[in-house]
Amino acid sequence: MGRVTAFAVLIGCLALTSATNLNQGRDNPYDLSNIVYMTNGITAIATYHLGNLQAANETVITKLFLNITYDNPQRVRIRITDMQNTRFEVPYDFTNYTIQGNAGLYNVTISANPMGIQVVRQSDNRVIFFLDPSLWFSYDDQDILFTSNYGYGINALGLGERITSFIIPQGTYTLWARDRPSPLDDGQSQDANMYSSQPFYMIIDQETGQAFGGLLYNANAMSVVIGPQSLTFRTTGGIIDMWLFIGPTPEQVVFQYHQLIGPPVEIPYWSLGWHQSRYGYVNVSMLQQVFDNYTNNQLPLDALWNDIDYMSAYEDFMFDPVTYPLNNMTQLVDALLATGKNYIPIVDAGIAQNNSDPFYINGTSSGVWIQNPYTKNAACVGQVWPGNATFIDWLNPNAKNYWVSSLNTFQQTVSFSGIWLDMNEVSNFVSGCVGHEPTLINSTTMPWTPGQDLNTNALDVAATHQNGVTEYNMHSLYGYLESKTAAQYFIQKQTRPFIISRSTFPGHGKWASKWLGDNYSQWSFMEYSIVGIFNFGMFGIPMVGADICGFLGNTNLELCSRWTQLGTMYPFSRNHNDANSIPQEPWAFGPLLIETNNVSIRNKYMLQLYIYTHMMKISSEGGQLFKPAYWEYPSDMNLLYNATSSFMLGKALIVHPCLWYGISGSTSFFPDDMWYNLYSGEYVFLDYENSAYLDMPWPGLINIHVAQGFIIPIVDNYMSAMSLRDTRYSNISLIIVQGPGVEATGSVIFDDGSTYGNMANNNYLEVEYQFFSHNSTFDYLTLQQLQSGYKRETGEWPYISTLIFYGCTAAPESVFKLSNGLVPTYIPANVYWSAEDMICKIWLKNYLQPDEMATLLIDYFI
Ligand code: MIG
Repeated sequence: MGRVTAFAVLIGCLALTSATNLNQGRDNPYDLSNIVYMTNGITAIATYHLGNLQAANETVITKLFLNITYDNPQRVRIRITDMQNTRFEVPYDFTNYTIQGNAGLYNVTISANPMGIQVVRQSDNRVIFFLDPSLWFSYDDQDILFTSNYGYGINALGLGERITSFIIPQGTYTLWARDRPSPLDDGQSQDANMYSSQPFYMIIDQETGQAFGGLLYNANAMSVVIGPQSLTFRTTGGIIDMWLFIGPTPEQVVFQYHQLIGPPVEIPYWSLGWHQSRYGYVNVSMLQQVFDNYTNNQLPLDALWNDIDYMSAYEDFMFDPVTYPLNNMTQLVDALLATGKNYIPIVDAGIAQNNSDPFYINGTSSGVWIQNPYTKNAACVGQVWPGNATFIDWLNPNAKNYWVSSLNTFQQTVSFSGIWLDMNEVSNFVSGCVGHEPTLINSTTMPWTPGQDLNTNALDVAATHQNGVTEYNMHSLYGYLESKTAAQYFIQKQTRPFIISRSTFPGHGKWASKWLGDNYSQWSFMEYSIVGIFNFGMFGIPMVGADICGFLGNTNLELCSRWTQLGTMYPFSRNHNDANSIPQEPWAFGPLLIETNNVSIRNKYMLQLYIYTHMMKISSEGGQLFKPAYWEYPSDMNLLYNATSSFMLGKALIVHPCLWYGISGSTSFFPDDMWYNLYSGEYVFLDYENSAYLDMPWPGLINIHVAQGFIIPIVDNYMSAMSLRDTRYSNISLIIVQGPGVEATGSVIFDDGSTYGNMANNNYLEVEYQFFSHNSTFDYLTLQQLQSGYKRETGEWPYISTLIFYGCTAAPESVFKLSNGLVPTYIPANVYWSAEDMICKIWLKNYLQPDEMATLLIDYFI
């Protein structure tokens, strides 16, 4: 016991600029004492070695408490807090957990003089965290700085929100919620931070390809320096609360992180369909026209969105009596609902400061506004679309009731199915509270700040919340807390929250979802959208998408077509456009785009059960639907370095989007496996580099291939369904992808698609399909209920109509059904075999329900 390891002194090569070095000859000015080693962690006191010290603009915290807990075998938590003063900490959201210990999977060592902390993963002896005592560490009132020095080359991922490549270039990155339309961030400017703050990272070891992750749970403005072998964090406040996830595969890191923050919210069945939006549907007839055009062009649609155009004087929840008369609106929404479609209005963060606006009156009387720091009992007024506006203090105990009852009132006006939360960074057209210069955040008042002045297009950082907590601390939490509160509106009605928010923070996904905000109608932004979806999937928000065809600037036929092919593979598929751009609805460019939209949306419908099943599982276990192929094939680092050229949907499907103009095909790389074209069953012959040339037709379908060993459920009526509701009344087919000696598996979740908590309450039906190939005379397909908490309603998914075998090497002859161990009954099925294409089909007619506990015996002509 009491083992203190002295670390070898490493030569640090970190370039840290600005701020005076107060450490006086030592890089880490703290010494550890009172070290207590426990089975499940270590505690110690860290003391500043020069005693009490004051410097310009900062107060050194002289006594810190170090608390390391071995949360579980895959997770370590390191907390370093001020022993004398209470500091701001992020209000909790994570599920309570029991400390389980490390089970020998990692090893934590500390050094005392000066303080050092090292976490090593046992399986490969790699450092996954190293607070190197020879590197600069400081813990002041508004400036915490520390470095984790790995000692080997790293690829860093995560750390949102920004527009950058999947592997983030070395440089300095700011985290602070900011309404900025998609600047490129290459780590040089420090001011390209966007809507969300997501201080989660994943590190991929450049030598071994192994992964680990970390979350610095801190909401203050911060910057992260990505070095060749290190990460340096510098925050403007809060505490050090660092969770580490040991991996060692990227996908394990994701699951380990999601286990901490809680799996994402269940989303409604219909929300996985097709959404149409635009800024600039200036009146109800335009909106009606869009709906009609969908119908007239026989295009499926699941939700019609309404931007701030609906509002009267841009006031939330209020329809303009002239352009959006309520009568017409409710008629339109009723017609949408009657055809299985949905209506989703925007709600902005700012509430118009208008004494005749009932929502302003209510908010004022319940005292929920963020307060002006300079005037007693006055709201901090910002300026957004309605002009002067006030903002909700989510720490105020009345805030929840105010927001939920506002949404209830709105629901009585119009039957919305989901809500779109914009401007919640929280954004402000001016800086600070109207009528007062914002509190200076610069070198005269702060030791240092990241990127721009923190007040820029924000409320004054001195504005106050409940109990005097400042906007300085709360700013980046606005979108998350607003969404979490809005979720309560849906949950009280027992329906699933469908909330698409612009700003997020760790924990957001448990309540709500996200779109990627304002992008540009440019090819590069189409590609960046893939990175955005990867990242937010890692952040625990799998229901995410970018504005299809692009938001700012004008799109064109080819870009919009390619983007629609790709966009229908996003979990959240919405065409959305800026008011100043040319139209980009499916009919905006003539028949070619209509055709692309039609087949692409229907293609997504075809996969609805596959996609929905994954999303439901993810909502109970964590994980991502849309993810890098590297996650599934972590031994091939080329898949990491070329992450956007393909992506996986679950384990079975790989998608190759067309990311360039003027081409009709491309040499495409595949992970090392056996792949079949999802649509045709054609086997892909890979060359020695695992590549193959793929035609990328336009108009036409995006390339999707399925790996051997999987069973993919297909919705039969995808060509006729007009919304996802229709796909519930469809037979299904199973694509069974065999390989030599390979068995195939797949599963489907059926439920009502809308009630909150179906997974947690076991109110779902899960059926597992397993195929056992070539058992001398017979093949077997077994159907097994893994969960029986839902009974299909009349007409819902009545039968399995067809079995489609890819990689099929013999002709099926006859099919028998074995139920409950009874004698096999002969099924008069129609069979088909193409020896050349290696495809078999068995049409079962109405003999097998999708959840029947049965085994099919398939006999072949041999
Ligand atoms: O200041 O509501 O990102 O999707 O169309 C712009 C108008 C406000 C920004 C959103 C965008 C939306 C737009 N909003």
